[in-house]
Amino acid sequence: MSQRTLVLLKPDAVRRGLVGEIIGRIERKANWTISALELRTLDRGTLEQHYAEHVGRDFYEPLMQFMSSGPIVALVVEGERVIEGVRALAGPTDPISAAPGSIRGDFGTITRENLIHASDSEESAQREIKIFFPGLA
Ligand code: FUP
Repeated sequence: MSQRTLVLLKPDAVRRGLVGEIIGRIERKANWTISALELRTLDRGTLEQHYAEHVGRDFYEPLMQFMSSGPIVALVVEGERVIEGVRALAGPTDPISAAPGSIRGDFGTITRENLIHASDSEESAQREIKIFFPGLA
């Protein structure tokens, strides 16, 4: 079934010049398309909406600081099983536990700076796409 997912290339990915590498991995998967893409620096309000489920956690403030520390690239990717598929490309949250071959496993070492966000369900994808691309039908 065709789906849409919200992907963020976090400030570490942009600073380290990994945007092409990461988008390349997404593009090389067959039959998926990028339907929106933008470089932008996130304000507090946008991040509060995006990370609402993590309010009150010990990592919340450092995460907010990190996510607003420089520009990110936001994109919407569309295609068959893309939600599960981009999560598989990304690997698990902790980059040291992430298998080599995954984005986090190949490029990350610390959990906060784990390079990429990808929606974890249809419900999250719908909610998150509205936050970042409200104009997208
Ligand atoms: P994920 O779904 O893999 O992106 O991870 P979560 O939604 O659980 O967490 C969102 C972000 O919070 C992570 F990408 C990084 C940050 N985080 C921490 O900094 N420390 C933690 O212990 C857990 C998450």
